[in-house]
Amino acid sequence: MARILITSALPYINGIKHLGNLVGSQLPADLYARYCRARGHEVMFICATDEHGTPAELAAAKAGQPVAEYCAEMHGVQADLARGFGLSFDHFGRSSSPQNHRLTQHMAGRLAEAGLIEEVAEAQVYSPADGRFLPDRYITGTCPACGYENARGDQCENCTKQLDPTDLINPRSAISGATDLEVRRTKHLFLRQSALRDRLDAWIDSQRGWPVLTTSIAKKWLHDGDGLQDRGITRDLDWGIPVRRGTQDWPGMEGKVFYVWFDAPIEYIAATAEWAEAQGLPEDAWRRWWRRDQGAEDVRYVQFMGKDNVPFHTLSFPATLMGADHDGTEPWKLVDYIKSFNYLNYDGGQFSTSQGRGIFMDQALAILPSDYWRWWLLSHAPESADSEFTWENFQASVNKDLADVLGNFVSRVTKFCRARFGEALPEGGAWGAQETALATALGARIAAYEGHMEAIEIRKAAAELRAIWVLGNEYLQEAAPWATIKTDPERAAVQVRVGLNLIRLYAVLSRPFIPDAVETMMAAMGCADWSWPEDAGAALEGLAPGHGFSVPEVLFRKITDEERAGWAEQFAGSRG
Ligand code: B3M
Ligand code: ZN
Repeated sequence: MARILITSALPYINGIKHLGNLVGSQLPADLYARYCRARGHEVMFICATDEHGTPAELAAAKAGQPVAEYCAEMHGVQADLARGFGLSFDHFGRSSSPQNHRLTQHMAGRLAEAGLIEEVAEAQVYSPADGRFLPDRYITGTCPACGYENARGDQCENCTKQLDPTDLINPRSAISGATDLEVRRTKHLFLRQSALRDRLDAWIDSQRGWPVLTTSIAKKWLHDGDGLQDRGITRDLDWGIPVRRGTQDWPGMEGKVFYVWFDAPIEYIAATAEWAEAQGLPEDAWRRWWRRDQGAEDVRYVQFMGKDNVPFHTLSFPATLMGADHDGTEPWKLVDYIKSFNYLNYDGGQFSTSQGRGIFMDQALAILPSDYWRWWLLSHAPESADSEFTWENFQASVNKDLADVLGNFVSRVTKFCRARFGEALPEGGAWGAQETALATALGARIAAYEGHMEAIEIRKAAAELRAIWVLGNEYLQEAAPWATIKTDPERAAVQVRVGLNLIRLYAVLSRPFIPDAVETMMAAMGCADWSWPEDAGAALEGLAPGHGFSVPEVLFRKITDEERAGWAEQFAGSRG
């Protein structure tokens, strides 16, 4: 038994997430967490809402709410949707928590002690009309690179170039539209990441088996063009974590807050502290996951995220943790494996929160139960390349994999047994060559499935699981108990027993993918034994003759052509 720490990238607070966000971090992280628990490992699975920065302030302003109130409300909405999708977080925290305030200020203090923080007088755009500085998304203007007229102060959405507010042509305030902007000098803190470049480089080189996507992005930022730049970690905003040096004031930094990307990853740790407090546990309950001198030396830490988040997790966050341990007294746990994802596109274009394009988590659950979505999203996870959601593909995959292959198997076996033997596993007969062959084939496929899950190769794992479902169908087709029963009822009894045991086995194996449907399967089998099959043959005899069962309701219904067409049309426009 191992101890596995799992974090999903933190969803921004500024609205309900779309399915592209979901499949890029939270959902695959949940799959892995569920698998690790099923294998008997001790798991800590952490997520939280990312509540600071200009996205939060602007969304609150748009909603006409004070930002703290907006964040509290949206956190509740996102937590409900996470439950709706069966995301099994041990804790779903908030980056605005008191724990994160304390820890972020503590980390900044440690970095300052290490000489890794520099105070820089910077030119920033100031709006007299608004009476404030306009960082990041508070300013829009024309992109100097491509001429797009609505580029934001931090990035041009059109050509993706990273920008500084002072780069924009014809800049205007995103709050008031004011154009009488000035450049004023203001002091900010910079994290001297460049001083840690060699350590980061060596650390990344020492990682074995990271996905190419992860390493290539990290290396690009480390070596290409601008290289690893020192980053501003403070902002002139009201909402955020006040800049302090540990528990001390930071002279010259009054009224400033930390940059959202500085405090967000620290929330992984702080959220674990929130968990401990919520459980009424002492501090060492969370420290044993995060501090190598307090029990975390044997923890395996796995992170899940979209590719755009990789630089922050391979460079900035490790730089924070390494820097905080400058004198060897705070050995924080660094990540062991980063699983990153490409993008999921929607029907020929991109999912887009700002344009309301695609399917959002609340809309998905209003149409179909979460397992339908979980199965499609995970079996089409954008691992090696971007992938695309189309309604045709979704319909085909649900109808074939879930309704025909798995659902139909369960229904056929249980209904046949009830009709011919009654609602208990029939007695009599002994295994023959077909059963032995099935057990052998299953054993091999289960081993392959475990291998893919351990390697977090999600599409391969889904394909293997589907192949395991197919094996049952093939067995049933060949064994044909509906024919056997006419000539050899004992043989038919064996076949039906194997079939019913397969249902329990499928429930156990499929639980990480479709956690709700498998509850129905298990309840129908009158069983509560979720133990992972150590031996496929033994698993096929787990439920003994005489054990009662019932016929479950339809596990998965098919999506009709009319529904598909209706949904395609309903989602063709953008969300209002
Ligand atoms: N909220 C960006 C995103 O949702 C950001 C992730 C933070 S992870 C510490 O893509
Ligand atoms: Zn541009």
